[in-house]
Amino acid sequence: MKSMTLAAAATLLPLAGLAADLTVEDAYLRSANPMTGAAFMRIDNPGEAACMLTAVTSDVAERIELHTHEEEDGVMRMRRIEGGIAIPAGSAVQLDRGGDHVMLLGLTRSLADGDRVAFQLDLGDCGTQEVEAVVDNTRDASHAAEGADPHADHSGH
Ligand SMILES: [Cu+2]
Repeated sequence: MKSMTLAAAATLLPLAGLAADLTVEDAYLRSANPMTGAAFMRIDNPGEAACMLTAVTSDVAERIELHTHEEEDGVMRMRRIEGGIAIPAGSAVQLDRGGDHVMLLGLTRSLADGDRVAFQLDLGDCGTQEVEAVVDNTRDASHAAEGADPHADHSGH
């Protein structure tokens, strides 16, 4: 019985490797209001070909755009990224608060901490990748990319 179960599981494994060699880690999203949200993640490209994140789709929002932040007259503003986010060969890109992010416009359902949301990343020539992000509105901003930080309670920003 046990070997049969393992064999059945093994046939499902190829589904996880549809895209290139890209791996996505630490995908989470935040929603500060019922209408919009933003998703963040780290995308690793250990392969030898450059990839481009050209679009993100999900049924969680009516419209999804790739955004970045830039300073304009001393004020940080969001701007839509044209063409996509490059993920050079052998490197990683961090989508993070205050930087590049996946913008969710017109949420189709309410999101609570711990909810899981499926996204499809369109990586152009590198194929597509399924990602599951968890809703986490409690995440500390300044150290999000570094994982748990024992001093997070003392950061004033
Ligand atoms: Cu945005």
